[in-house]
Amino acid sequence: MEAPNLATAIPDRIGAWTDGHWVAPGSHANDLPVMNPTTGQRIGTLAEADADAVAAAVDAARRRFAAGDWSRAPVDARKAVLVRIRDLMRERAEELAQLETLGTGIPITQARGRHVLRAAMNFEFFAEFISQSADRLYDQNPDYLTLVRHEPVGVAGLIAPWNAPLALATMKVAGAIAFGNSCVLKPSELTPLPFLPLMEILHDAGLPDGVVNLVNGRGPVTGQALVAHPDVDVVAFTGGTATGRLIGAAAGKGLKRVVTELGGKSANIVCADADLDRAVDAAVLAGFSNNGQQCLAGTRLLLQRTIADEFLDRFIARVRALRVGPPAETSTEIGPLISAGQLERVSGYAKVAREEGAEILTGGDPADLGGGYFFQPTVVRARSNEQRVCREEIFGPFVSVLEFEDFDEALSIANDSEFGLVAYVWTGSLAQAMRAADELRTGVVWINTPLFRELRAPFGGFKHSGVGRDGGDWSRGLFTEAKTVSIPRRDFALARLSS
Ligand code: TXE
Repeated sequence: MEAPNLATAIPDRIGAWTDGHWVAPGSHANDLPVMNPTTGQRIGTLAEADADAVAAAVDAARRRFAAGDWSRAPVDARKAVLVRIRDLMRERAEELAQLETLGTGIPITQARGRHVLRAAMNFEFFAEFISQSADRLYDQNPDYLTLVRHEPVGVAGLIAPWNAPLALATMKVAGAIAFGNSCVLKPSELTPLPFLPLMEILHDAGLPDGVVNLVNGRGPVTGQALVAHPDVDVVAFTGGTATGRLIGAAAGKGLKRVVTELGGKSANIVCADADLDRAVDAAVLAGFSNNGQQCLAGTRLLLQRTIADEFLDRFIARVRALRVGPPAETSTEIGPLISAGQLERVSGYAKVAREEGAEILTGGDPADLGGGYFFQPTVVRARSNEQRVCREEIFGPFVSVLEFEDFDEALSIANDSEFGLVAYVWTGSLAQAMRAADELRTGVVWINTPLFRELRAPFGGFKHSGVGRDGGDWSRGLFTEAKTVSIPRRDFALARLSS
């Protein structure tokens, strides 16, 4: 397939998408540079939406919600639009993947094979979900039928991060609109590019104008204005834990419902009785796919002492063989980090590792590719789970290794974390697998498999990895108001006052 001409896809200044149109940014708007992480060069300009621009987008969403042509449309009509969005995303998949890679540095094979497919699947999933899910009816009481309706909440404020812009933003957008809400999406200011074609796709698929609006800009400016806007009823956020606290507090102040999906420091436990070939493959994938920038990365590799040396030899050899390079090349497995700031942060953790006496087994420095934000795939052997490289989310190609004696110790190290997003367990023992499922304090436990997202099941974190869940019924819970309606089944004597 011929590569799309991306230069024509990027306007001089990227504004907001309100009521079905790109809104020309006012001359007073702050201009922010959009950087290419592969070269460190500017590739675009973002005109930041201020509080007024955010209010205009929220107003468009509210008007469309009140009009009722989407919010009260028959489920089959909404389903048909969602399916058309999926189809158009598939038709324009190459363009979406190229823009995702250009803006994030995610290797093109992963943008094509994982991100864009998942983004299209998000619309398909919610199309099917609304078509098949039914409301409950309670008929246990002989006098009444009581039914539960799920009605859209209203206007959703959706805040997405930069590490998987399309996949994570569309999970929120698809969930919000499938249930009849309108929304305002704020992608990360670092990664506006794939949303240029996405907004056109929503329009071309027949989604009424104003159902999805988009504002661009920094968190403390555009994001904060969106969360604080009194006409935003529900907030869904994926990002860092520190930001999650701010958003939870702001949403709480406005009594808005909120879900936050935050950071992780997930344990990847490899027991001596595991299939080590698969466990090595998975440890590389869990630590280094998506350039290591994913909340569910397996960044604490816990190895049973009896197999630790053998496992590490094989693991390190594979990590050293990872192909670091320009993400647009199909041979590349590790692209650049998202930003100069993230490169500095990850480099800082290599310094911390050295200062704390952790042993750098491979990597540990920026990778010199003549520009851009590249960092070498890095593995460190930590001295204890107390070290910062075991406690803090680094968010780069950086895995910390610890050893354990027995399964009790593995579970206790895994749970000794302020985070609780996912855990990986590799074992040949059903009893150990079941114990892991019982005792790990994480929102997801992957047994003998890495990185599987079941959209029907809840996803989210325990502890400081977030509040709430999305997926299937959990997204419905977030994006709908439950209403109980009781109807008498027959005439019966009512209690009478003042008779
Ligand atoms: O994320 P932020 P940052 C973690 C990861 C990373 C760290 C910092 O450890 O190193 O967070 O990354 C918007 N009100 N994750 O600072 O700021 C922001 O504009 C409203 C984990 O880049 O959380 C962007 O759209 N919105 C993670 C989004 O929040 C605000 C993904 C996420 O950015 C805001 C990303 C505010 N006050 C980072 N401040 C994951 N869970 O996958 C910021 N934003």
